[in-house]
Amino acid sequence: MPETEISSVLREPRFVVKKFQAIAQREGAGAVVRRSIGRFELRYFDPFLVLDEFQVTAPGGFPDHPHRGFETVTYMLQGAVTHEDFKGHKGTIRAGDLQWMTAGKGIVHSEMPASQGTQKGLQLWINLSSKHKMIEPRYQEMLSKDVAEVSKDGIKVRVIAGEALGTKSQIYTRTPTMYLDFTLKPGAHLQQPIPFKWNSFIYVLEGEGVFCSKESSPTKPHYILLLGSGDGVEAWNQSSKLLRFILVGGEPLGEPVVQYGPFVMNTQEEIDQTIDDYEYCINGFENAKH
Ligand code: FJE
Ligand code: FE
Repeated sequence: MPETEISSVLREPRFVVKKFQAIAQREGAGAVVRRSIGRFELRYFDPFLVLDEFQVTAPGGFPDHPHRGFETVTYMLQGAVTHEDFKGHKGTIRAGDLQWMTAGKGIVHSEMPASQGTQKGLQLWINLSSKHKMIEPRYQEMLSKDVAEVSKDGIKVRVIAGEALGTKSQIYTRTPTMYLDFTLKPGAHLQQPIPFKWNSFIYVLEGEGVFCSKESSPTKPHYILLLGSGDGVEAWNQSSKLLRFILVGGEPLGEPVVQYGPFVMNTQEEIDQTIDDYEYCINGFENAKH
């Protein structure tokens, strides 16, 4: 009997179509980001605009800046970041905590280190469809202890968004998205379904992983793998150390994208309007006066 067929839950596993390393660059005020999606090699991976693995150390950070037309997902890996917006919404995101911010028609906020030492995290920008770009801003915040976590067969997964190993996240994704934080023990093998039409990628955080083909060369931290079409992905930890990576997928919007820094709309006219709205503090930027 062909044992490989019997144990497989995937009919059409995805392959890697692109792989590159995220190089560190300066952003904000003295912050450092390893940007994978959103850099010149990859301007946009529908619906994902940016993936930054960031590092901030006081007095650096991301002082007051606006957003419109998309969502930011901040997931802390080490230390803590304090955010404060123009309506007085404020909080601290600590290691393992999650902030899912729907900027919609407008948010102005700062994101600054909350303690001494180096704060590390991931920030993902997810585009919103034209009919959702101007919705009221919304926050979904989750403490580390409330993030759904399951372990099975040497695999641990923290379900930020979507579903894995039979466990669902409570996060509502306006643009349908999955976001999974996997840790595989040495020898573990993962088969994770992904909706067929979705774009998806893997970003390695720790250790070395073998992805999509058992014979492929191992992938190290700070590398992103863009996956081709298929019904899911396979991963192996063939090393002697823990392997940690995120798997993110999303339904492509298939709409034109015009980006001007932190404003992401469908047309140049909408960007011009947004620049005016921000300058005159109107249409969602009312509270930016102060
Ligand atoms: C931004 C430059 C920036 N990646 N990762 C330009 F740095 C930012 C920005 C961030 C950011 C913030 C955190 Cl906490 C983590 C980040 C970029 O704030 F929005 C623009 N437009
Ligand atoms: Fe921001």
